[in-house]
Amino acid sequence: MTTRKPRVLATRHFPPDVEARLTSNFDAVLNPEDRLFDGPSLAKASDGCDGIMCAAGDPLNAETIAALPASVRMIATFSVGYEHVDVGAAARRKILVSNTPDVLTDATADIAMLCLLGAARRAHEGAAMLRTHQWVGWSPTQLMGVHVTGKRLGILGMGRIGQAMADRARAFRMTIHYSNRNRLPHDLEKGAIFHADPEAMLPHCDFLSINAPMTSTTRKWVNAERIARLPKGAVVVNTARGGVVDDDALIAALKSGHLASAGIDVFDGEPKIHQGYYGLENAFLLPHMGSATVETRNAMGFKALDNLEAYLLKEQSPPDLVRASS
Ligand code: 8YV
Repeated sequence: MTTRKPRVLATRHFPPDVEARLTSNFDAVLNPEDRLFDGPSLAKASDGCDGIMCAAGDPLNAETIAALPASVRMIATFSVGYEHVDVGAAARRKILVSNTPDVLTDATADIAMLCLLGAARRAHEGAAMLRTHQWVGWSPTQLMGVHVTGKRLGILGMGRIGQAMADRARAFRMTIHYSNRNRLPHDLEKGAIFHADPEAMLPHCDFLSINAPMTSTTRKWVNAERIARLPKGAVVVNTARGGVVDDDALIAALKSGHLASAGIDVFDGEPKIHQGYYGLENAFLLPHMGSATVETRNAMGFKALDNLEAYLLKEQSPPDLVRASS
């Protein structure tokens, strides 16, 4: 007797090694053209599927989840962030949800440090000057930026990525301040200064790195009032989610000079980002590249597959099960 392989829809075109394993273990429905699904087309494409391997940006909101066929038992997102999946709506339909924690911690912290340094040291202005043949030679006042070594870094959200960012910043002899729902144990805190109230941390931040997930509490948390509490000349770094920042407020502070610069890898509504960013010289902008290394993207895909295989092939609980917050 031949048993049917569970059918899994890949909503995106994933790395080749990931798709090879997906195809070998499942009846895979691939998306080689990497076309973007809207809610109704995603629900339609899931017809007859047991699982969905999705990614950030896929609209797995309550409406889409309600429209999924009864066959769907699991959604595995190829991301650590899962704000694009309505976990509560999935739970009500007894659909399990998993994510990919840990494997992208280092790559994302590396990009956070790149954003911090790029913004502070005006890297893109220098690169553009050179590539557009505008560089007429070194001068004593050319492209002077913000000094990094020894400064104070405030980290909003001291989870895995926040802690990895702190480790990198310690190599630059930065003093680490952080705010998190819970204070870290002593061995993980490594001398960082805890602020139970994130607002109270802001005046201590020469640099502010946003490493908090996007939730109803963090939505537009970095607003005009809070930016005003940062010291003049501070640098803001965001590699978490664009929605944590009020774009109008950040752009205004970059224009007024209250903030020296910003290093940003994630945007509200990406890829349709706030038009105001395009003209800002003092913004070092990247197109959501935090986890974009071959090793990391493979590890993310394999983790998503570990979860799908556990549940759909072995009838075990997925190791990275995400639960609806109460
Ligand atoms: C991913 C991310 O590349 O994992 C996340 O939450 O933000 C990114 O690094 C992207 O979301 C892929 O789904």
